[in-house]
Amino acid sequence: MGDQAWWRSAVIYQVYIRSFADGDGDGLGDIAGLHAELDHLVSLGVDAIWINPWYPSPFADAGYDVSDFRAIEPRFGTLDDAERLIAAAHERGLRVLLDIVPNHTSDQHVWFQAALAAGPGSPERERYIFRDGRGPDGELPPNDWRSAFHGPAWTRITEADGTPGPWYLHLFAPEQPDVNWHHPDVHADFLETLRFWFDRGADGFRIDVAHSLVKEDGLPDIAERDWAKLPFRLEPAPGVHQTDHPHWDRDEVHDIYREWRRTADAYDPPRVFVAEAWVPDPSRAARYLRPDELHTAFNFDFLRSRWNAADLRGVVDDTMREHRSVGATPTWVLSNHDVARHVSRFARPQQTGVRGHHLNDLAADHDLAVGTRRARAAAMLMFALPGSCYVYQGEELGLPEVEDLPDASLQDPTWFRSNGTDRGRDGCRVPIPWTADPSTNFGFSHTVAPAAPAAPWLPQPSWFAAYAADVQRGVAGSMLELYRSCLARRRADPALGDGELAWMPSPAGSLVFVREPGFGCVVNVDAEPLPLPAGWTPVLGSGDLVDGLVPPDTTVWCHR
Ligand code: ISL
Repeated sequence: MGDQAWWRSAVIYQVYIRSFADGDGDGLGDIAGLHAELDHLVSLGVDAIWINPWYPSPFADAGYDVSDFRAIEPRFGTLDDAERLIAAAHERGLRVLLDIVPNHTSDQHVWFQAALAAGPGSPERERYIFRDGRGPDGELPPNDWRSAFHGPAWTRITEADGTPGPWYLHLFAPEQPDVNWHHPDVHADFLETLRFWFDRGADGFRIDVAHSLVKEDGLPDIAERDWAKLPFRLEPAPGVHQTDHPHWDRDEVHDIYREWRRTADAYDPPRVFVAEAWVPDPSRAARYLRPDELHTAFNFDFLRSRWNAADLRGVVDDTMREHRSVGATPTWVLSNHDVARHVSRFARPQQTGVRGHHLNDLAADHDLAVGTRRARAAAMLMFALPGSCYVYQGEELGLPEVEDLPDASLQDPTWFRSNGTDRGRDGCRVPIPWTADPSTNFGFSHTVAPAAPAAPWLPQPSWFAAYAADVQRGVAGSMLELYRSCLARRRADPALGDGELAWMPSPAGSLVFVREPGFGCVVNVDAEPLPLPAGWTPVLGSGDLVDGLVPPDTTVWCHR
C-alpha cells in the first residue's frame, strides 16, 4: 500500500452508500453493491474511498443518526460484509475512510434510551445535554440556539410519569441528540469506536461536523454576542468570523483531536482524519490541521466559490497560505451529499464575490450545457491544484442536481422542519445511473431478470439514462472519460498532487499557473480567448482549443 503520506496527494471518491449501488434489489444501496462496483473506481483511477455512515440507523437524517457506532446497518449488510469490502478495496490498492459522527447519536442509541428511562438527575442523562426550560413552567427552550435543519435546537421530553420534563439539545434533527463532550464516557466510547474500525482495516475517518462538539459552559444565548447583531446565519458570510460562538469552533475542541491523533498514530501505518468543519475563517480552519491534530479538512471555500477567476484565485491563495502556516496539505472539493451538484450551480449566472452552494440562493435561469462546460473546467483546475481532491459519486458522470423531485418523495429533515419551504439536500442524493435500462433502476439495482427491483429510495428521472456510466465509458469527450484521463495523468505526473504552485501573469478572468517539473495549467473562466504561453504544449483540455486559443469556461493542461 506504499507511501505513508498517501493522503497528501490522494483523490478520494465519496461513496454515498444509500445511492451508489444496490446489491439486493431493495432500492437502497448497500455493501454488496459497492463491492460489485469497486472495479469502476479502480478504472476511474481514484486512490481511496470515503463511505458515508453505514451503521445501524433509523435514517431520520440518512444515516447521520447513528444508533450503534460499532455495527453495520442490516439493510447495508453485515460486519463480515464490511470487513470483506475493506479487504477487497485494499487488494485493489484503494484506501478506505469511514465516517464518524461524534456530535450526536440517534435518539434510538442505547445511551439516549437509558437517559430517557433513568429520569431526572441521573448519571445517564449527563452523557447528553439536558436542561430545564425557561419561563414559569419551563415551557420555553433553555436558550436561543437553532437547529441546522430549521426550528429550535431543543426538544422537551415527557417523563415516564407523564409530567413535562427538561429539554435536550440537538443542533441537527430532534432524532439526533448532541452528546456531552465534557463527559469522560463520551471520550472513551469514541476512542473505542475509532479503534474498532482501525482494527478492521479502516485507513481513517471523515469527522462529521468536527467543529461543533464542545459547547460553551452555561450554554449562553447567541444573541448575547456582539457579532450576533449581524443577521444570524449558521454559516457566517465569508470574511465575517463569528468569534467566540457558543457551539461552533470552540478552542477546547482541539484537545479532542489531539487525543484522536495519538490513537491514530499508534497504528502502523498511522490512520488519518479529514475534518468536516464549516469554519469560514481560513486561519481558524487551519488550527484543526496543526501537526498534532487532524491531517486534512474539506476546503469548503473552494466548494462555495462561484465560477469567477478572482474568487477562485483568492480561495487558492488563502488556502495555500493558511495550510503552509501549519505544514498541512490542502484539499479541494466541488460537491458532496449536502450541497447542490456543481453542474447545476455553475449553470446559474455567477456574480463576483457571492458564494452559494444551495440552488435557492441562485437565480433560476440556467443552462446545463454551460454548467457542464464549467464543471469540466473546474474539475481540471481542481485536479491540477496542490494537495488532495474529493470526487462526489456521480460528478464523474456529470450529473446535474435533480431539481424537480416530487414533494412526496422528499426525505431530508430540512424539508419537514422548514414546513416545506426548504427542499433540502435530496436532489444530489438520487441513486446514480450505471446503465440506460430503467427496469433495473438504471443499473443501480443488481437484481437478476426477471426479478424486478423495488423502486429506488428516491425516484430517478428518465433523463438519467443519458448520463449512465456505460453510456459514457469509452466515449471520447464524455465526462467519465475526462475524469479518467485527468486521474491517469495526475497519477503519472510527478508535478501533480502535493506541492506548490506559482502563478503566471494572465488577463483578468483567467488563471495560469505552473507546477514543477514541467507542468502548466491555463484556466479561462470568462476572459477573451487566450493564447497558450510560449513553449507550452497542450496535453489535455476540458474542451477544444478554438483557432489555437483557450475559449472561456475551459481548462487546458500543458507540458512546458
Ligand atoms: O448541509 C449543510 C450545508 O449545506 C450543513 O448545514 C450540514 O448540515 C453540516 O455541514 C453538517 O453536515 C453533516 O452533519 C449533518 C448531516 O446531516 C450531513 O449530511 C453531514 O454531512 C448532521 O450529522
